[in-house]
Amino acid sequence: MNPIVYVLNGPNLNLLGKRQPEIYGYETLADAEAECRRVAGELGLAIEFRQTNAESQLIDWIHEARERASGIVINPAAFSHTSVAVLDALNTCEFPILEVHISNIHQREEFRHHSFVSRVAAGVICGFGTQGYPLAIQRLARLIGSRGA
Ligand code: CA2
Repeated sequence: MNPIVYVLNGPNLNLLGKRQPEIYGYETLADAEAECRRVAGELGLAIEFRQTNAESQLIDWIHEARERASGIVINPAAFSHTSVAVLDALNTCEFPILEVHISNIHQREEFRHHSFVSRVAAGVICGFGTQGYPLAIQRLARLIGSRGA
């Protein structure tokens, strides 16, 4: 069976491609998911791609991934900057975690410069647009030693 990678997305990312294209671009989350599936297929990985606006749901999915997955790619969105609870959940995982931000958070408001999640992330991609997701999957495949990586 192919290793499973959870691609988790936090609040408001369901609006991707529909609002603020000057910051987040024109691609939708469905576009990003399709690209993740394409790249994961080439690398012999299975994908669980999800988005939620609720912190508790995100934490429950991290707990689920803990039991089932070989790695997580996560864009925690605003929870990156606020949530010790998301960090604590990720800290219970024993596999690599990669953090993705579509925008360059360091070029934006001061409060976006710090991410609690970065403390547990094996790597962070930001400012690459939605291309950051498939890039993170490629890196994760290498980290977990998947075939084709
Ligand atoms: O750049 C990123 O990916 C962020 O994680 C996106 C979060 C933001 O709070 C982080 O600082 C950086 C916001 C997600 C909201 O996404 C929207 C997309 C389109 C329109 C409105 C919001």
